Amino acid sequence: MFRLAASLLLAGGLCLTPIALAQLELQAQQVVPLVGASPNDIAFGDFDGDGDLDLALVNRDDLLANLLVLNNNGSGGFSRGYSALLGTTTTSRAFAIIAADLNGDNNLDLAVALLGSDQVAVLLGAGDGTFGAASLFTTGNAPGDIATGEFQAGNGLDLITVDTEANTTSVLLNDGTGTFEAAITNDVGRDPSKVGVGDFDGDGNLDICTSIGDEDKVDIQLGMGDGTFGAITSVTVGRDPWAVATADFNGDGFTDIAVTNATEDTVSILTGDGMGGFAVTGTFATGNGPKGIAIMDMDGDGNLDIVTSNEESDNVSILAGGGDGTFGSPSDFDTGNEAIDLVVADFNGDNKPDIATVNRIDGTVSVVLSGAAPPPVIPPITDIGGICPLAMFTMISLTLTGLVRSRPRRARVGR
Ligand SMILES: [Ca+2]
Ligand SMILES: [Ca+2]
Ligand SMILES: [Ca+2]
Ligand SMILES: [Ca+2]
Repeated sequence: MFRLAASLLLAGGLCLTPIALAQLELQAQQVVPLVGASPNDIAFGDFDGDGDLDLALVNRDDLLANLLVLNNNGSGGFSRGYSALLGTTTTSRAFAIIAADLNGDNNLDLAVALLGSDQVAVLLGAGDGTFGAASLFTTGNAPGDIATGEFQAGNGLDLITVDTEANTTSVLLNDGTGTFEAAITNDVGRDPSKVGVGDFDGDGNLDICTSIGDEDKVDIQLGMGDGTFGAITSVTVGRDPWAVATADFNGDGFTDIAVTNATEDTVSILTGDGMGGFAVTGTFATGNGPKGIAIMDMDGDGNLDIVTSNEESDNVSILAGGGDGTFGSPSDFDTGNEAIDLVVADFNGDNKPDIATVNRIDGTVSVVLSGAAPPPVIPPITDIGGICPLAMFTMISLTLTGLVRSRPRRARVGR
């Protein structure tokens, strides 16, 4: 209660709560080189059924392979797997991807939002790391994000896109076979970016929150259970809201929302009242240009933490959750150039979460694995002359980049 009150007093400014990550060790990033031109979104799942989590990403400017799967070797090392060129034109521009079982055969499938051709491409997985030919379904103008959930009960997971030029969302209802009905269009605010899904009022129908970049707000709509939504309730957040995520951050059983404010370098927490109402109860600093968000207990203390990928500072930020809706100052770990989106999952099989980002400018994936970094290998000195010692020091300092800063944990107050 004490810290929530403090957050409310500081709402609109930055909350500087001294929450530290309890137990977290991450290694310096590993880089998967040249996955394509402008990788923009990333998903994960065990696509080849060998028990480890693989990656699937979309390249928004790549005309050869705008969908690429990276197969995990079981230790968090990735190599190129299945790839495809989606869409009917060379300007289909794959912007967003989700992985889910869309036809109920227990194999993961992929759905990709094609911003340039106003379509969703659905590829049904064979379970062995390969996928069938893409089926295309029409959305509103310029779908820039995609999410999944059962917006109408029965028939499996449905899809929703954010139509960035039409200022709408489109729900595509599943017929149960991974084939989707005509889009149900829903108006939202001007220049929508991303959509989050959750049951905000506990009635069993999925609800949505949409970040509205031009209007610095999040639009919240309650689902009717048939693919349509009720009236918009808007909550003002920071500047240029972008990525959204839903989870219960304060442990009261009601779903809350986190949204990154891309030009303000913060994340706003919208606390839910369990009846569909939300209020901003805290704003917390991230790295520069947060464009991706993931929710996970990174340090194993039982409190959900926030991870953002930061497009301008080329890193990820981990904000330790206090379990009461407050978050600590960011701990940052280096990535490639313009880390625009991320996923968090256990890629190296040690039951601790790892991070993978897509880096838009250099066309790479960064993988930040759990566990202590291996000690730097110091090569034997065979040539004492020249600049050899300086070169050695340079290499060692690079190896240590991204090691966790361990700080004592603050005593808990009031709970
Ligand atoms: Ca796998
Ligand atoms: Ca609901
Ligand atoms: Ca809550
Ligand atoms: Ca935690």
